[in-house]
Amino acid sequence: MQSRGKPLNHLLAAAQQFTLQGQVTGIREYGSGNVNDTFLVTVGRAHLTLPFKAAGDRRFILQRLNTRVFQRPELVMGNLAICTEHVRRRLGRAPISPDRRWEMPRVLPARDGRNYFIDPQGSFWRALSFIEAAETFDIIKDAAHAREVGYALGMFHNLLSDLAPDHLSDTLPGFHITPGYLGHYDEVLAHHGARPSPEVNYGLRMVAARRAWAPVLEEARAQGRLGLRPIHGDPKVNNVMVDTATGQAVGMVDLDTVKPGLVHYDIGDCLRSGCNPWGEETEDWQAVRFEPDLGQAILKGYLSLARDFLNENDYAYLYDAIRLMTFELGLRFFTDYLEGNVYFKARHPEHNLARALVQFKLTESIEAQEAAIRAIIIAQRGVPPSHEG
Ligand code: GN1
Ligand code: MG
Repeated sequence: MQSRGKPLNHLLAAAQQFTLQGQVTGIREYGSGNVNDTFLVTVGRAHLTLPFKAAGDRRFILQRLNTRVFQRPELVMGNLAICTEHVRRRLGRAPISPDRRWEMPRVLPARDGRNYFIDPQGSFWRALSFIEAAETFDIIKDAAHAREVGYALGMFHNLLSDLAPDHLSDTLPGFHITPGYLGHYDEVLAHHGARPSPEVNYGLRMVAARRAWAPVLEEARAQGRLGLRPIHGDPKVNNVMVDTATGQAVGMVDLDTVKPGLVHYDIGDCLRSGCNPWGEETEDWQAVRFEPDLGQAILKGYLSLARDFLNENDYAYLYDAIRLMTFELGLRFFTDYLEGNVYFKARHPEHNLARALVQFKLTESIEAQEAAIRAIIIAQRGVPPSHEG
């Protein structure tokens, strides 16, 4: 077995459910997800059997879904199937340009033909194809990388833009509904046992000063100014796979949060993640800054594919979306710290507080640069080619 010693038996047993007669030769932890457990499984070539004969299927992703978060995992699998099938058909009808590859993770069947496996402990496992010759980065590298991250989200939205959102289930009720997170925060605040500190006070002040503005996107939706579409839900930098040779985006992974939502959640979250060169996990939260140049690159990549389906109102709320998704993640981490780390995996008791401070600092940096960010949105929006000259 690869990496740190022998995999635990339950891990091997789960992996084998998805290998038919193939032989699992390696399992290692993969990625840095905060919710599910993800592993990369290698199947020995000598023992390959269908469906592992294709070169790309020599390795696959094995995941244990966090069913405390995703309480109806069968809906998650349903959305995954709907969205991958939609994209497969769409690309069959209208392939993307030949100088690009674009892949969606495919759900791999278990031995009993179902698309998941529930082990004797009740854990929910599923397997996905691995996009080969590609990698992800936890932290944005440079403007070229940022452009590819934006391109990936634009491609994703574009490919799903003709799928009616009500075909997708709501796999995570309340996800990205900021007023709902505020309501939960208030409940937690009434009972929490966290000790007072300058950092906690900073968090309390950050939330108090922004709560009146926090319903901005939900109000726009209620007024009919913004509408639901299929969204990715978690388009952060490390969910975009880039070709190891060309650096071009080749796919978006982590499709568990695909559901009906506002594209603003995705665009805001993408810039939140992609414009922070310190990364979400930095200890040096005071240094964190939102880099508008990276935002410009992300929007350039995104709008190269998304310009056609964004309208006047959509553009009008982009700045708020960037600010709100950053604030919201800070609020979610902060609440989880106060609640005793019940949602996000934490390596130490203060981990979610540290993560919250990073997002709050980023929020302040966005606010301080509001004029510049709004100017970038206007410039990147540009004039549609059909209206030129
Ligand atoms: C969680 O598990 P992961 O890392 O893919 C979270 C996202 C956050 C992200 C922050 C279902 O995603 O909303 O933006 O952490 N996913 C869920 O890193 O809550
Ligand atoms: Mg995720």
